[in-house]
Amino acid sequence: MVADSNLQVDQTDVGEEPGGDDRARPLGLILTVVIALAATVGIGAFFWSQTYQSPSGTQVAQSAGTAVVNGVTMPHVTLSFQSYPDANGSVNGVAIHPAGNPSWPAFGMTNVFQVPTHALVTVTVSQYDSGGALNNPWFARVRGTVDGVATVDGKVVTAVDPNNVGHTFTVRGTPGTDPGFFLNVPLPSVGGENQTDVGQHHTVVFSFVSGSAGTYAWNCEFPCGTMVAAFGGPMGAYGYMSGFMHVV
Ligand SMILES: [Cu+2]
Repeated sequence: MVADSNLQVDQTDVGEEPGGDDRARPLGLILTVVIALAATVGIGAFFWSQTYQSPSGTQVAQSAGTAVVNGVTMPHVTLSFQSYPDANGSVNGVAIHPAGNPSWPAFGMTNVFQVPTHALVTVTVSQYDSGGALNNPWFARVRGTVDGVATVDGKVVTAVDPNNVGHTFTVRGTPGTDPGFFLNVPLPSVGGENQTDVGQHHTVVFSFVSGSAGTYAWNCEFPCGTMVAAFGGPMGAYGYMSGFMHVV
């Protein structure tokens, strides 16, 4: 009992000693929290503003009526995009990557697409870039398209030469979205001296049936970047060799 009483007296003394102003401490605490919040929001806003946004926004697939696939009638839509040897904006005077690295290869004019659910999507890609050998020839085969085929300059193919690939258009569901969906279309390379944004190119056309609603990610599986076995640089920076497909 005696010891307890002494302890209580001591605690009271300690509490009152520093400055004697009880309101100063809560005020300081509030200020600290406010400054910390402001800093967190500010840093977050800064990084958000640095996120790549395609200057041409989301490409919404255009309606092309209906189609019948394996006896099922479904909406038919089309998408059209390009793969370029650089991102410097020499196409239609619009930079694919404003403030980005102009010398990196890039898909354009956007890297975000929107298609309806369970629809036939016909895609036309104009491939202007040079390339080389895939590190895994598995990606040289057309996978996940209707009948497992694509056309390259009008010729029906099930695969391309794995040693002459410019880029691939490879799509998967993000976690939680349609884990059974997978699409891979290799895009043959253009001869090195012929690669320009407006010059010789291959036209690759393919159709696939879109999956259930959700966000899908696409990327290129030809190591066309720098460092880390050519998987760095444009392969790692969002928007050059990667993007999203929204199925709605
Ligand atoms: Cu690539």
